[in-house]
Amino acid sequence: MLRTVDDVKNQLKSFVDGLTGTPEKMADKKYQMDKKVGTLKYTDLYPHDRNGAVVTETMLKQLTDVLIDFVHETNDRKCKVLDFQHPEEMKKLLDLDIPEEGLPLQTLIDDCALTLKYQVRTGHPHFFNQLSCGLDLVSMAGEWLTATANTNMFTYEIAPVFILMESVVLAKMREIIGWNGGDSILAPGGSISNLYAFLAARHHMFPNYKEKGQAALGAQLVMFTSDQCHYSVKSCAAVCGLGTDNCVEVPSDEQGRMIVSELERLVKERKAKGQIPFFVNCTSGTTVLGAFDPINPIADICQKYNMWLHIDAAWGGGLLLSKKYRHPRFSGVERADSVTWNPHKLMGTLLQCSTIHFKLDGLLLSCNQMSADYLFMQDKLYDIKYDTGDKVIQCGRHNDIFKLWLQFRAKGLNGFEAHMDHLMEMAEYLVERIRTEKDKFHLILEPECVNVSFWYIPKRLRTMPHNQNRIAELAKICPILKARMMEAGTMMVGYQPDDKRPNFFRSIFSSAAVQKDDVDFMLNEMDRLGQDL
Ligand code: ABU
Repeated sequence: MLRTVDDVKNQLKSFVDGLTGTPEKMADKKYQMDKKVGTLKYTDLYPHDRNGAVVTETMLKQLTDVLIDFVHETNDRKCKVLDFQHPEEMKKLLDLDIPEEGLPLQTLIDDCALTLKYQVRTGHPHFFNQLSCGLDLVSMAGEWLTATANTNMFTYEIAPVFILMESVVLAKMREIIGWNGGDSILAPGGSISNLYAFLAARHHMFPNYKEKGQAALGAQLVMFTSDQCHYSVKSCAAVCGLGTDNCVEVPSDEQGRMIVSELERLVKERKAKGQIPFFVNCTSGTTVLGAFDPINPIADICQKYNMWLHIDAAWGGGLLLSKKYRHPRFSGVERADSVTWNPHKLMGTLLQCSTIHFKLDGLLLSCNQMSADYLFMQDKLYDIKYDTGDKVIQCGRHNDIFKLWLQFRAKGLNGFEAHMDHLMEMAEYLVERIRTEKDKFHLILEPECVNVSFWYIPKRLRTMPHNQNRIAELAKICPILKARMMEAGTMMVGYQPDDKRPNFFRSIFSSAAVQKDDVDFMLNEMDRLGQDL
C-alpha cells in the first residue's frame, strides 16, 4: 500500500523514540562509550595513531549522538529553552579547569554533553530573544562539513570549491539587490561589514588616503546615520579616526525612521563649517523597532550632496527575498553604493554569516590590497582573481559560505521567500493577538519587520489609564518578568528601553520553528508568570 508522508514520519518517530528515549530522559542520558575506548586518550586518535580508525570513529559517532540529542531537545516543545544558573553556581556545575595531563576520551564526551545541557537552545520555538535564532538543519549540516574541511578562505589554492560557491552566492545576492556586476565579501559580522562600507567609501572619495592617511583629506569628514542605527556605525567613526562627534545622529520619527528633512538640515550645517559630509548610513531594519529608513528620499540627498549611500540591512535584508514584503521597505535599494546583509539573521543561516556588497567592482581590492608575497603571488597556475583574501582587512577568513550555499540549494529562492513570509506572518499574528488581549498587553507601534514591541500588563494595572505613570510601572515589570522566564526556563523574550520610552518587551520572529501555537504560548506564559506583579 502507498504510504503518506505522515505515515513515514510517524514510523520514523517511533524508531527514533525507541533509540533515544523520551526528551525528559535525554537530559540525564549518559553517553557511555565502550570502556576500552573511553579510557583511551587523544594520542589514540588520528593523526597521532596511524591505526586510530576504530577509536576515531567510535568517538565521533558518540559525539554525533550528543549533537543529535541536542537537536531533538531544541525541537521538542516539552523541553526547556534553558536551565539557567547564576555564574558562580554554573562554575560549580562544570569542570572548566585546564589539566596538566590530558583527559580520557570519555571525559571529553561528557564535557560535550554537559556543555550542551547548560547551553541556551536558541533554536527552540519559544526563544524570541535575539535577531539571530533558530536552528536550520541544512545550514547546520553545512557547518559540520565546514568544520571538517577546516580550511582558510584567503586563496583558491586551499579552498577551491568554497571560493567558487562564494562567488556564485554573492553574485546572486547582488542580483537580488538589483545590481549588475559589483563585488561582495563575507565578513565576521554586520559591524565589520559596515566598517568595510565606510573604508570603501572613503577610498572612493580619497584614493590617496591608503598611502597618505589623514593628510589626504584636507578637511574633517562627517558621516550621518539615524539615532536608531546599530552602534557599529558610530564605532566606525571612532575606529577610523573621524571621532564620534563626526558621526551625526539624525533624529527619527515615532516609527523609528530617519527624518530626511533633518538629514538635509544637518548636512548643510556641517558643510557651512567647511567640513566634508561623505557618508550616509540608511538602516533597513533597526535593531530594536525594526524600522526601515526611507531609501529613495535619502538617496536623493546623497546624490544632491555627493555622499556615499550605505544601507545597513544586516537585519532586514532577508525581506529582499519576499515579493510581498520587499516593497515599500526596500524601494530604491539599487541606488545604494553598498549594502550590509546578514543571512545569519532573518534567513536563519548558522552563525556567523554576514555579507557586504558593493555596486562598484574593484573597489574592495584597491582599498584593501596589501599583496602579501607569501599568499597572493601573481604567478600562480590559476586565475588569481579567485584569491579573494587580498580584498579584506583580515588575513585568515572563516568559511561562512558553505552553510549558506547549501541552504540556498535546499530551499531555492522560493523556499526562502516562503520562509520570510512565514516570519512576517508570525509577527502579524502576535500583533493581532495583542490587539485582542488589550487588557493584558499594550502594543507600542505597528511593526514594519518581525520585531514586535509591547508591554505586559499585570492584573493590578489593567484598569489604570494608559499614561506616563502606568508606563513607568509597566517598565519596572520587564526585568522582573524576564528573570522569571529565565528561572522557569520556559521561554526568552528580550526587553530594553529606547530614547522615547522606558523598558518594553521586543519579541523577535527570526526562527522558522515558530508557529502560531508558540505565539499563543508566549502570551499565556507571560501572563502565567507575571499576572501577580
Ligand atoms: N547585531 C545586533 C544584534 C542584537 C540582537 O540580537 O538583539
